[in-house]
Amino acid sequence: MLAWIGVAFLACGRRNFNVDADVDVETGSSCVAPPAADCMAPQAYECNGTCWVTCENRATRPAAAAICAEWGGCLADIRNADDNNCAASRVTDVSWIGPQQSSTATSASNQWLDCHGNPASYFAWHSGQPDDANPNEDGEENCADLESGGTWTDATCGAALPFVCSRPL
Ligand SMILES: [Ca+2]
Ligand SMILES: [Ca+2]
Repeated sequence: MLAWIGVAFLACGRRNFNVDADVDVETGSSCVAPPAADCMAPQAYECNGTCWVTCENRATRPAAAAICAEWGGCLADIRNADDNNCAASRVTDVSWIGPQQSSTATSASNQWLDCHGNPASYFAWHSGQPDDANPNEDGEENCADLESGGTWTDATCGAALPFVCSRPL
């Protein structure tokens, strides 16, 4: 009888063993930043079913996209207003996000693609944007950035900005 009680006690004790672990052992999910060499002062956090990370080092849009891809994600994949609130919540300076305009676009506002290359359907443009204001780049201002208030502007892809990556949990 005492032996049976002891077995039950041990089994019960084991069930809570990993409750405080950084990685959830049941789902395998984790939300950790890219390596420090790629992402300065990172803030990695879960929001709206997605892992987001802000990186304060400045990179061109292509270089930032490569860092996010190496991490297993994208430049911030913002699909709706909730996603936009998630991404904007930790941004303190204008930062690259996922949308990029096709080189075949015929105006400032058409043919915007999400970070996967599919036509984007959600936008949060600042009043007067996108405007192709910089005439010095082929196609003019074909990459989207996020301002700290949650609005977007189109900007020159070769500019060096902080960036936001995302990936599914
Ligand atoms: Ca453009
Ligand atoms: Ca602009």
